[in-house]
Amino acid sequence: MGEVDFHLECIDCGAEYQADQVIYSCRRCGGLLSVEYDLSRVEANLDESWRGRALSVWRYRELLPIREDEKIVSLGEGGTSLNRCLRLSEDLGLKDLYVKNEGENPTGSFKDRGMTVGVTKALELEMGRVACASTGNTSASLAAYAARAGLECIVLVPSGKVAYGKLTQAMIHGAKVIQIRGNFDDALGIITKICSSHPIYLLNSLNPFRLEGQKTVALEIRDQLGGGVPDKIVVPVGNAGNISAIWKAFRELRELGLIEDTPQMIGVQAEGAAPIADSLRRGLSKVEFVEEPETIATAIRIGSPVNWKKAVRAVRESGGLVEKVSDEEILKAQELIARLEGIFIEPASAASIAGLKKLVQRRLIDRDELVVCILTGHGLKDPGVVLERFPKPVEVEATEEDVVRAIMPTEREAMKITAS
Ligand code: AN7
Repeated sequence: MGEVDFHLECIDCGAEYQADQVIYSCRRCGGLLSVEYDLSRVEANLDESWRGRALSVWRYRELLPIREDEKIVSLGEGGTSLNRCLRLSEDLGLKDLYVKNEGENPTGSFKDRGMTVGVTKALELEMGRVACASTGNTSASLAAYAARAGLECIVLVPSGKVAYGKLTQAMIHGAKVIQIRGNFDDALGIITKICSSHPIYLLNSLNPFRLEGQKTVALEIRDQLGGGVPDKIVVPVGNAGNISAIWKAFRELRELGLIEDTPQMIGVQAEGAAPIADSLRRGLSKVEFVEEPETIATAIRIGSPVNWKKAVRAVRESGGLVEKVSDEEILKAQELIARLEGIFIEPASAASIAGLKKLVQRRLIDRDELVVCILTGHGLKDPGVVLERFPKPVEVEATEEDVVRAIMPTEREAMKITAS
């Protein structure tokens, strides 16, 4: 079938815009834009079309806002594994825990799902330059997809606060990397203004097309669960684009009659950068921003999440919540999943595991529930946090005896082994 018809719509005042415009917010009221499809006119059996294609972002072509297939810029994004975690489940006191390992994407984070669509849209709109502000992963991903498309790429990052792996990626792919003496929120404000007055295409999550790509993680989860829907989805939150995108997918699936129930959306923020968690807890109707966000999870070191309104709706409509976790809890969770499941994730991703642990302890997640945690980025992005935490490996002479001595149990360990 051909694509479903779509347009842009303001989430506040409902103003509609044609999808072939370069526009990042509502001209009437400044509200966030969303891509809306004419789902009532989908005639094909989508499940049947999807089943014949490999698990990937583009498997869900009908629900993606692209008109010219031949322009698609792809690096093989999506199709990440959904791992059932028996050992971690047992440790946390759950029965049915799965993790969606987004670190398997081409540049090592979930951002690739958005960039394949966003950069394709840049080509459709005939924009020669693309740009973003980033805490790291967005810049790594945009730089790679821009290179693939032959577009010029500009990225603004907070100086000294981006993990080396990510900065390295942006550099090697040839992006113009500009470090600003300020935080992510400052960088986003600046680049948004520049893109509004220059022919440069903004690919932060204010861009509703990018978020359409990100929603495919939810479509994959449903397919990987054999058509089932989790009770809870747990996802780390920074700018709050991802949680909004995932919820949008479940809403669309419900509207299409492809699912009946929807999951509760659970966001997790870092304590030093938790404007949404704090504002919801205080019962505020608006999110109060954090001036100087701080956390070891630099990917989510964000004080003014631009998509807060979409995220709050996702949480309210789904009956979910937003939790916050300390840096210490994040680091412990990162180590826990690495040791129990063999999955190495970056600190921001570990926020979801840390949040899950807290919510199980508080009985806000029940032992019998089917839970899926989104692991948003690969651990190798940010090896520094691990190197700083662990003692250096022992060093011995290059002889068999020395190595044997080093691997033999200490007296205390030996006693423990005999005792058990
Ligand atoms: C690993 O790269 O914002 O709530 O500029 O890299 O959709 O912002 C990264 C965000 C979670 C939060 N996990 O997602 C950026 C950037 C990882 C991330 C998030 C990010 P959103």
